[in-house]
Amino acid sequence: MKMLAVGLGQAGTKIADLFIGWEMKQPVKCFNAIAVNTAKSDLMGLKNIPMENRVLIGETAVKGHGVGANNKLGAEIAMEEIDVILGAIDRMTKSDLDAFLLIAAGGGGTGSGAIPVVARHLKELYDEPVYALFILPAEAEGDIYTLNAARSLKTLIGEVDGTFLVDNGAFLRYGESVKEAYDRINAEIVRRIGLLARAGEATSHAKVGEVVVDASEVLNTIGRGGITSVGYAQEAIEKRARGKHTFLDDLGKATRVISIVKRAVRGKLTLPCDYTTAERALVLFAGPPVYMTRKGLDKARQWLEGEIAGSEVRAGDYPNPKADFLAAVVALSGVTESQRLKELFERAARAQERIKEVAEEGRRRFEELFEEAEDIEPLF
Ligand SMILES: Nc1nc2c(ncn2[C@@H]2O[C@H](COP(=O)(O)OP(=O)(O)OP(=O)(O)O)[C@@H](O)[C@H]2O)c(=O)[nH]1
Ligand SMILES: [Mg+2]
Repeated sequence: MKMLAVGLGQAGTKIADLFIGWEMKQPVKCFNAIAVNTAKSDLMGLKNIPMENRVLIGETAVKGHGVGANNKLGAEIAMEEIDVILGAIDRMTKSDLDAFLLIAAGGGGTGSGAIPVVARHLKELYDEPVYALFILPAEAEGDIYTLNAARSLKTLIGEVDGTFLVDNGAFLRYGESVKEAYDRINAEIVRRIGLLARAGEATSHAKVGEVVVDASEVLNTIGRGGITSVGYAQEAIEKRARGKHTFLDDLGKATRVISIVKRAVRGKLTLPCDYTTAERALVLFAGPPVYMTRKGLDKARQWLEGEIAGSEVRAGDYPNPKADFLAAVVALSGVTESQRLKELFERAARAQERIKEVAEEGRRRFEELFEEAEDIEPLF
């Protein structure tokens, strides 16, 4: 399917840029991208998005230095300069566009503030569905980031057709800082979402897929509101076996498909959640065509239907003759139970309360302090 990625803020623009970089090696192109930020040096540092598609906003307010994690200011600037943003998007909107993908981190100020603003305007202006790819701060990133993310997500969720959530904390290794993990997390995001976006392109790429899912099936899974968490698993194909794929009989192939799909669902999801509460799911199995099996996909689909709350499970394959691995990406949509998200909202509510208390207390103490100066005559 054809997507227009709109990266907002530093994390959002970096990830949008990576989608374009990743595609350069792919036979079929799915993504175009726009980058929007209040920080000039971050915009300049991108590698793949053409200069004319990089939009600096808020220059009068913040002089190209970012909004310093103030997402209310981020939202204000986006509102004031929405015409500039929409103009850039409009120039890149072609007739074959299937969907918009807005990308931002919730923790900061620019992307976090801008994403619901841009979403609302795109929904008003276009018929194509608008999705969000939203990054949650890891627990270690602190209260302000948590509050920003909660505030932005609460506003965003009602403005888009569906939201992919990614928890930065979900991919952290023991002892690793969030910053050290960015590249790995970003690569993980691009691989998973990139593969989903390619689903509809399978037919033009290789005729040999057993079960083709088209763009509309992906859209129907993700695009009916709510949250989507994405799982992924892969398995190398032994070098020895590569030349003689046929040694696997259909049952062997099917067993392999099911086992990889199960690992994708039970392994690290982009948002840690109870996947059994999902209402809909989409399985995409990728690898050399000779490993594709309708029976395997049917079995995997049946298994997942039994696991999740809803019964809407779609499955298809993405044949790639050159791949030296088999992979399954699974989108779990309409998820309603996530301890991680619950904790994030609770912590954000506490942080908001504390910020209010501290501000009131500060004001009171300040007034008290200047009471001592009551009898002193001012200069003018
Ligand atoms: N996964 C991932 N997260 C990132 C990356 N860069 C920043 N973040 C996260 O994004 C959040 C901060 O948001 P940014 O995108 O840096 O902020 P911004 O939108 O540029 O807003 P301001 O800098 O405040 O103007 C934090 O939770 C960071 O951990 C990245 O490359 N990958
Ligand atoms: Mg920034």
